[in-house]
Order: sequence, then C-alpha cells, then structure tokens
Amino acid sequence: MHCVLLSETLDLRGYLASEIDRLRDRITFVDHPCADADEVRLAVAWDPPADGFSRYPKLAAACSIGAGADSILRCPSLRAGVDVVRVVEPAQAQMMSGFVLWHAIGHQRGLPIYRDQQRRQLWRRIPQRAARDIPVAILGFGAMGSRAAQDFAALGFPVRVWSRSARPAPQGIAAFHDVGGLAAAVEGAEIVVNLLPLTPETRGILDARLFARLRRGAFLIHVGRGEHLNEADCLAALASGQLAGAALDVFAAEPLPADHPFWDHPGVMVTPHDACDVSVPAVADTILATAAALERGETPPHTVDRVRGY
Ligand code: OXD
Repeated sequence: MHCVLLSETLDLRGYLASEIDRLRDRITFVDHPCADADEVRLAVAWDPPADGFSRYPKLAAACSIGAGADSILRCPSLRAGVDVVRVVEPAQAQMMSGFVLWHAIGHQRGLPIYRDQQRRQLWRRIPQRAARDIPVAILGFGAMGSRAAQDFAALGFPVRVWSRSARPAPQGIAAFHDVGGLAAAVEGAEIVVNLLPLTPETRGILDARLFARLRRGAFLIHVGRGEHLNEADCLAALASGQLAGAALDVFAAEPLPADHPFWDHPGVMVTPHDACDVSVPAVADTILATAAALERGETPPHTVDRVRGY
C-alpha cells in the first residue's frame, strides 16, 4: 500500500528509519508531493502542510505518530471520511505517569528548596508533608490519565479525575465529568495535572478561573497541548502566589521563543515537549494495523472520533 509522509516540522522518513525494513513488504513510503498521488491510500502525518491532504483523492486513513492527532485534525485539507488514527501504547502512559509523578513529588518534597540550600551549602531539614494532605486533580481520564491516577493513588494522594464523558473510576478515585463537574474536580486541589486532548471545548481550559479554584500555592503540571493554557493567566497566578510553580512541557509556540518569560521564571520548569514519546516500533505497528484494516475494508483500530476530537 502506498503511504505518503506529510510533515512540515519532522523528517518522517528519518524518524521511521529503524522500522522501514519491517514495513517494506506491506508499505511503500512516498514523499510529498508525490507523482503517483492516485495510488496513495494511507498517510503518516505530523504537522502536515495546510494543503497536504488535498493531493491524494484516494486517501482513506491518516496515522499520527503520537498519542495526539490534533495537528492532523486541524489541517484544512483533511476530507471528511478519512480515518484519523492515533498511537496508543501502554508504555507511553507509564512513561507519562513517571514524568508527572516526578514533578508532583518534587513539589511535595520541596526539591527547589533543597536545590537552593545546596547552592548555599546550607544543611537544614525542611518539614515534610504527607501525600494524603495534597489533593491532586487530573484533567483527562484516557489511557494516560487513568494510569497517572492509579499511580498517584498508590502513593497515597487523594485523587480526583475529570473527563468530558462519564467513565467508571477505580475505587478510591473520585471521578467528575462534563463542564459542570470541572469546578468540583479542581476545587481546593494542590496539584493539577493536565492530560486532556486538545478540542474546541478544552482550548484555554487552564485559565484564571480554574487557577482561582485551586488551593493557594498550587502546582500546575501541564503535559497536554500548549493551547490548553492561557499563558498570561498562568504568569499572573504565579506572580500572585496562587500558583507556587508550574512544570510546563508544551507551549502555544514550539520551540518556546527565546524571549518568552517562562524561560527565566524561577517558579517554572520548562521541558521541550518531551514528557513521553511513543516508540517508533509502536508507530510502525499502528501503520501496519491501519493498512491491514483498510485492506479488509474495516475501520482501523484507534480511529479518532472526529466530532469529539479524540
Ligand atoms: C503525542 C505527543 O501526541 O508526544 O504523543 O505530543
């Protein structure tokens, strides 16, 4: 099956290089724009060019190379009827949970204070707080959110989760849903973790109203998409002390511009959209499973609901 590679920001052929031999029997990769456009039924895409999909009239599916498919979904040339497929890999959820817990425990245990003390050669114990006294709100209860929720709960943190639609939560985890449940999910939380997909409903969800509901001195862990965060509101909440700190992995503009105030902010830890990656073999498995489903005339596994956006 012919598969076109569509990205304005990544060399997808280089990215897939270690798996190309395994895929060769079933998939013929072609670079965009390609001469045999009529042969193309499949695309692998990440930040595709705005007109990228319009050249391939027989395109049936587009695979993301990540858990999110938002850069495909917002591409203006994506036609209705093209299945958009994302990668779901349990190891990625585990890695994401580790990243989130690293920051949460850093906040709980006062790591910035120890760092500062070490710089000053100061030997001073600081009072420690039990996890049970630190409520955590997790926004997003898909594969990653549910893994993180269970890991937080196992460490003794009181956990609430919020998702757009109602989903049963394991015992000990309080689940909230719908727009109405958001306020209750975050009320008085000291750590808020954003693992939501980007949709029109979740764009800008991390704003002054949400921050005002948190416990004073709360900590934000933001690993969703840059557009979830109102950056000006975040800076204001940090300045007022409503937020004690923030771990930010994703940004409205990536790479983060050199003059952005987050770079130098003492309360902010910036990481370069690196919280967790899917593995290249998992991407290759997704491409193969998608091609096989198309050959059988079936909907590929992990096809995104295009109305919901995830
Ligand atoms: C993803 C990402 O979607 O890394 O997997 O952003």
